[in-house]
Amino acid sequence: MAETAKTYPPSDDMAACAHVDASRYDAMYAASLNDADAFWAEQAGRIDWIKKPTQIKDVDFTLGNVSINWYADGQLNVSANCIDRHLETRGDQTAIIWEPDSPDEAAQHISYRDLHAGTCKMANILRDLGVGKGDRVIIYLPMIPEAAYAMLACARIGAIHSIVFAGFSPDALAARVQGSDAKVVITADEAPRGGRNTPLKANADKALANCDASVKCLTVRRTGGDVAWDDARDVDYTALAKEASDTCEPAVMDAEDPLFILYTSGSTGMPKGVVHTTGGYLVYAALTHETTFDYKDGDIYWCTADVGWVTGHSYIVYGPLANGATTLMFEGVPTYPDASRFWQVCEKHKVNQFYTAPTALRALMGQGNDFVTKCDLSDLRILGTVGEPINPEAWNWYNEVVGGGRCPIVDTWWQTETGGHLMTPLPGAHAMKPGSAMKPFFGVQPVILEPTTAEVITENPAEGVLCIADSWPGQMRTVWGDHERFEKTYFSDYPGYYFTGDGAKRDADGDYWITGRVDDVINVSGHRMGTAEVESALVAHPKVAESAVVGYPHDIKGQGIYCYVTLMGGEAPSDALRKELETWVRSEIGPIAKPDLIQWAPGLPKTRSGKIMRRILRKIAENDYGALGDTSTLADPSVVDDLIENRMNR
Ligand code: 6R9
Repeated sequence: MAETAKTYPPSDDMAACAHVDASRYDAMYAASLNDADAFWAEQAGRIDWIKKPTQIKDVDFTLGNVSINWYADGQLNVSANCIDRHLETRGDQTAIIWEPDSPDEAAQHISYRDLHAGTCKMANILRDLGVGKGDRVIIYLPMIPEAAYAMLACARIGAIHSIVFAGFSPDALAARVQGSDAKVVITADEAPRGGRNTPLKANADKALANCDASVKCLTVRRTGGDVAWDDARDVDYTALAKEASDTCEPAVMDAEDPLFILYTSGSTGMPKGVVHTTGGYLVYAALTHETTFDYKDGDIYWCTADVGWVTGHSYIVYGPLANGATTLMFEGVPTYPDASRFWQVCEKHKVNQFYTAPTALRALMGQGNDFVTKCDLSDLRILGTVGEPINPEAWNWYNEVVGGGRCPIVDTWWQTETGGHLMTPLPGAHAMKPGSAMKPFFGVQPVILEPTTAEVITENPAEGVLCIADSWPGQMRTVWGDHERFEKTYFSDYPGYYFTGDGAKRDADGDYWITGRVDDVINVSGHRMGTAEVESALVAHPKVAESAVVGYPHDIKGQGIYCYVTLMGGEAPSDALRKELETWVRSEIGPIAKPDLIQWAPGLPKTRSGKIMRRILRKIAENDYGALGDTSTLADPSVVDDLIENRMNR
């Protein structure tokens, strides 16, 4: 990201009113490092414990021995924290504002009391299906209130949920049902999005055909559309919810019992199940939600993410509800019915905090300012971004056109693995620099290492790989079913540190700038994807012999998917085959993985030992083939000329 000279200090008003101003940040940050146990023991007090923890932090980052425990002897229930404890004081307050896909359908205001009833009903239905403590439940739902009920219902009975984004294909769903050995899949008949209905139940049917016959399918009637029904396996949520009891005793959970698994992409192999646990995760989600967005009682807060991603977990459901907030849940897309939808929803519900992804901003920016300026956005106070680096043009547009120059922008850098924000400016404490994630959150110790020597760079400015020196309560605990993979992925390249997979710069002022992934993970419209996943989908096609996939700069998506494909002997390239491969990848993984560019590659640049030299492929995809660097170790340097000659991104 280009560093711009301009900085935007917090306004006097913001500094005076915010939970955290500059001096409080300095004091709290110092306290969080000087005596982590004392700091996090105090922060534990923001949630309700059945048994208050006496052990706070117990962490080892040593390879072969990695173990991460927070509040280990504490006991609590997440759903009781997000619902029950608010009933007395805010039973009638809106917990969730639900805004449907179509503006013609009425929004719903779900009070904390309604949320309690909905969650308990779902919990009782799951219990009746035989789901208990520690069992896994897959949630494959649109952005409807039942998605929140389902998450909180699992938490209530101690089951572990794993949400699969509703845009994922039946194959991806099946892999997650099998990988987590789930007992139940919760889905809906159809998912309306942007005026079109995705047949979710039909997708689930296809997925379940390849799963153990004992897996039950619980279906929410969202549209009332026709679905196939198998009496032995299918259960109708909407019918059962009418009769189900609306009370359900929350289970007593240990702080380190798993709360959820969320599959995410890495640089090698298939997606891994990131495991988050109960106590530390909730404390961290609640604290970051309140601090980063300066959330205050009565505010209307909107995060536009999908609950299928970690942002939806921490900042639509768990963080806001633990804080007794009013959180908006939106079923639709930013451009339906037109590019004004986000801003109309902000106006309609008087949104105070608005949190979205740079890719959405870039797409909307291109549609012109009228879509924004015709709406009354005077209630907006804080803006946020997440998912990828934000370019200064998009930042400036967000600041000026959406925020009217009055709203701080929190550029929150974090990951599925981190559970909550690790770096962000705080609205009342820090100056903002467009594109900079600025400062570490409490308890977070970022370090920049020289990539090859693994030496810590202490002076400023610095550039290298980004690691974190010590644990924070929201950190993932393991990879589901594969602790060795957890250690290898995050703790082996830079021993003693958590390796983020991102590169970063620290400027002369000591502020952080994320430069993007340093591994084979690409970020497409804010969605994380392993190039290996797309490659394995491509080579599963009978006509494909080999493929290599890299990212390239894309104006709207941030990164696009560039595929080099070598066909089987005797197969001829054609536009029809290109289309067929695009559709193939879509159906293997999901629409978000659809290739942007496919180049026919008679050969791929390989070393003599057979390793594909991705560095070269990346350069060609970036249309920067003048700077290929050393190609002398290639087995056949001539393949490079052909690839350059026929490059797709000109
Ligand atoms: C929360 C989330 C994580 C990766 C991360 C980084 C990129 C996220 C960012 C950002 C620059 C930001 N990323 N936020 N890069 N600035 N504010 O997005 O989780 O889907 O796991 O992606 O996204 O590369 O490593 P996840």
